[in-house]
Amino acid sequence: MTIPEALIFDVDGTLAETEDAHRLAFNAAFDAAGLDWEWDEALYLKLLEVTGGKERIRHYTGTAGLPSLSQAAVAALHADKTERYVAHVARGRLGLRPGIARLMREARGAGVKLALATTTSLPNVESLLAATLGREAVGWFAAIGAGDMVAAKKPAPDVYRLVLERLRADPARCVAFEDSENGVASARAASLPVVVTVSRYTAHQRFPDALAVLDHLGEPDEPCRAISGAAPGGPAVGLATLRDWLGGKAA
Ligand code: XBP
Ligand code: MG
Repeated sequence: MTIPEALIFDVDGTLAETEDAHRLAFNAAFDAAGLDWEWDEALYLKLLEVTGGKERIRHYTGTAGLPSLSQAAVAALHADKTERYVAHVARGRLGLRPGIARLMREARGAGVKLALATTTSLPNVESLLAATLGREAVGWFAAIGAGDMVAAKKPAPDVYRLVLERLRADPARCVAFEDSENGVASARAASLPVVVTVSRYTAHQRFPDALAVLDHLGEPDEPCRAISGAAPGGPAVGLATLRDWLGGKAA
């Protein structure tokens, strides 16, 4: 097996620990709309089982016994939340997780395509890339699947299938990077091998279908730790690690 053809990254929890920024942006939007709702960390952990912000709001009103909002009201609330999140990220408050920028640079240098497959909205993705990797970084990605570009969000495979179609890539020769059970289910249903880096809100989840489960991708001076599955055999995951893992256990 040669090195992978493409690396496809999830965004929230995988590129950066973004979920608390999402949570606080939701709360600020609720407050601005005069809604007496507050999503604390314990509640948000449960709400994250529903992917997509608009879907999460609808699920919340449905399960908390609140009057349901019209589709237009949910859309307006979510648009305000997105604006607040984008502004927060643009202020440079979030950094990429260990190993992300390093692996992306290695891939670019080796001609391996990069892509993103996320349920979050496109402006959130663009602002995170610009704030962490620079304005030009959005152009590094041969395909970006985000938000409402597909009808069914993760755990459905639609967003990964869309990205694979745009890449014209064979899933068995790509690697997806995820942090959540919903994300792994989505990638696996699109026949992709998956490497998991657990995140703050997903450390309790289990990933029997992943090639490897790690605390993060590692840096030479900040070694990663294997939690289950294949071990990196060094401090950090690089293209050679991925080649070895694909060779041993392709999807
Ligand atoms: C994360 C999500 C997103 C964000 C909020 O998914 O579920 O819904 O929490 O984003 P992923 P929006 O890890 O696949 O990116 O409010 O823009 O939907
Ligand atoms: Mg995620």
